[in-house]
Amino acid sequence: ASEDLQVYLDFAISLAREGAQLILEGSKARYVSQGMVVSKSDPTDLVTETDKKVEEVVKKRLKERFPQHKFIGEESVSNGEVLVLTNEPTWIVDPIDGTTNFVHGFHYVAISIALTINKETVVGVVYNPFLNELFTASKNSGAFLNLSTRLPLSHPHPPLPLPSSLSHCLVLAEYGHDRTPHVIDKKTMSIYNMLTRPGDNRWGDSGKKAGLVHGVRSLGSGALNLCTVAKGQADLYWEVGPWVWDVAAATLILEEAGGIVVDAYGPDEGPADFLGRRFLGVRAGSPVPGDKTGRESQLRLAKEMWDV
Ligand code: LIP
Repeated sequence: ASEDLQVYLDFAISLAREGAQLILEGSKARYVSQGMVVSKSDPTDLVTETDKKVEEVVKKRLKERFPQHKFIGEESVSNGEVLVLTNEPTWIVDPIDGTTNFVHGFHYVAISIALTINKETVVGVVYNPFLNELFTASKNSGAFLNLSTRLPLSHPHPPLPLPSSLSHCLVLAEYGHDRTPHVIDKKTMSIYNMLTRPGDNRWGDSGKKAGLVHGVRSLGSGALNLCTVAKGQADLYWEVGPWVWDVAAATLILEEAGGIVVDAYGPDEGPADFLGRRFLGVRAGSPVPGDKTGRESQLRLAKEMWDV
């Protein structure tokens, strides 16, 4: 990493560790029974005292250390701060990504810290204290698990070639918090199309192609879904609905691990718009003959996803 980026990365790691300590302490509280968990805009969008405490601490430390930098945090926006991403250096923080998991003791929970410059993530840290997995990346310097293991992983499973078709993929997809019937109908239709054979479409002939993926999984955390794809343990992550704080850090981690993140609706081949709330990540993999970087193969899978 360049010297500056290394300073930012080290600071982000120390913040993630401090936040993680509070998350572990907070996990001892019996949130549901003590009424310490409340809903935000949607009844299933939960927030706990721990989310608020972690964000407060991280925000304070960042203000002290980098007073000129901007800050975007999930709970600050919930409390009425306006969500604008400018070209200024901006720290984007999700104190707990996977709050529902946190409340239920399902250990896919992470603190996510990103620094963007010119609206691009240059440093990303995602830390799951329950599984003790620290994912880090800085621009052009690769992505790592627990600081020393380069992503994608090559142990214990040797890396598989990237499937040439969606029909051989393991996909991570989420339902999200918005349970409005037409939103859920659209999402379940896309997931149905991923799961079924062409021609099986019980939703009517929408003209869309169906897939036959090997499986669909949901970890309940956009950040950890992207990091799982960065590890190479799943082929794709597809979600409509995540906020910028869910994905800003993990996007860089996946890209530095050789993957791509694009708009889940396509067909724009550029990076996904951080505020667009539609993300499709594809992992790195041995490229098919003639595709030196693997990008062509990744975009081929993305195109199939855009069609479901
Ligand atoms: C979560 C996201 C996830 C989404 C969940 C939830 P939170 O973030 O990371 O991608 O499917 O519904 O929004 O609210 O736990 O920070």
